[in-house]
Amino acid sequence: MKLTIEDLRGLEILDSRGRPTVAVWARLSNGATAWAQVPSGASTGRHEALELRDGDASRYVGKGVQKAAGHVGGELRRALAGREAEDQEGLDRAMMELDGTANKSRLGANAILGVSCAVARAVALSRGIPLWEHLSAAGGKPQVPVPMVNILSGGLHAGGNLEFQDFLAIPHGFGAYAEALAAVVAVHGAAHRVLGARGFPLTGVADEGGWGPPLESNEQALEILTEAIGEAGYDPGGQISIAIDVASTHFYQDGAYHLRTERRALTSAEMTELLAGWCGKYPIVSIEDGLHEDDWDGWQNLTKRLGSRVQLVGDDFFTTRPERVRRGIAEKAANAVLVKMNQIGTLTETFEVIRLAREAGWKAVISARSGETEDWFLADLAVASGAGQIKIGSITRGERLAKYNRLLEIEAESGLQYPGGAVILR
Ligand code: 2PG
Ligand code: MG
Repeated sequence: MKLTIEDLRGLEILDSRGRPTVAVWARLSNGATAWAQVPSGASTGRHEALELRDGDASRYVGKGVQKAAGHVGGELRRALAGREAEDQEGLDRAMMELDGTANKSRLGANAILGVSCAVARAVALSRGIPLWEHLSAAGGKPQVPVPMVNILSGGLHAGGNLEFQDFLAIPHGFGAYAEALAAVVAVHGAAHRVLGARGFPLTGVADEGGWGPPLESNEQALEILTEAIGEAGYDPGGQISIAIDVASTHFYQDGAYHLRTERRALTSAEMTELLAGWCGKYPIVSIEDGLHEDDWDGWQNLTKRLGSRVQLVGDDFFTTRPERVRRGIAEKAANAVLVKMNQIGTLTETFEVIRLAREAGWKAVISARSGETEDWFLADLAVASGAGQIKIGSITRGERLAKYNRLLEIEAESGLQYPGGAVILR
């Protein structure tokens, strides 16, 4: 019998920063009911789909999402009730049409994504299969991803003490996800000891659960992370390497990259040289948003300079938009894409971006946001897509662990492959 959508409900809930976000419940004609919770970024790109907020200053300083949640139970429910639940693409396209804007600003990408995900989960439940297995129908060879784990934070996630946003460990030299996770937990602990020994205060954590100490420079963070990998007993570069999210859009202004901690403003070419120099000095294998979101020429040069040996990931640069990724591939600007479902707002377009990357021989990193929830949908998406890499933040705090732990469960139960070192460009 045809499985159809019977009811959709939206609710304003809170994310990991205590800010409102949207939760959705979808009920199908067989009674199966499933939920989804939508994440929210802080260092958002200009080209992202719109997260609809109420703007009513008397509630949650204007950040309420009652309008978006209301659209789920209102317009979206009226348009989708009775439609075939298994036709994910048809549903997603119908929501895009109903919204009628290029950036989902009328109904809100938060409302639309919540429905997209909740319906997918309800269908998986109805079919009695794990969510990742259901999602894998969209193409790709399922595998458990290598995590890219936040150890030190700066930028907008840590009170702005450093310009660079994330210093992450990639445990690529292990044969299983569970072993890789254990290793990276050891690095997180070792970083605590190294920071303590250098006299940095260790109270509190940054938005994604990593350490956010008041370091003197971005380079010092690289030095400390490299030391922590060794201190934990691993080979820096051999077993565990470094990824950075420069998130450079946020310190780019009037034609220059303003690095206070370097005491200078850099041109795009100088930024590229700075990064290239650090790649020679530290075991860096992945750089995200090394240049700002509209520096197309700069990205081409960066890719010429480092693209054969370093993963160059566009986050704010591509904002998970198929048309921007297509242009990036055509112009050889970057060689990898960060995939965030709420930057684009539907599962269908998310899979389109992953497919484009795969067909071009690019890497894809499935990513959480700095504002997260206890929803683990992302873990199943990463497995289903076969992308091979996932970025969830640090290994503390429930909203992060919901995903790390879900991956442990999938690895234990599925018998799927783990790519390990195959994710690193050499
Ligand atoms: C990023 C993300 C996650 P935000 O920049 O990659 O680390 O941050 O969700 O704030 O955009
Ligand atoms: Mg980023």
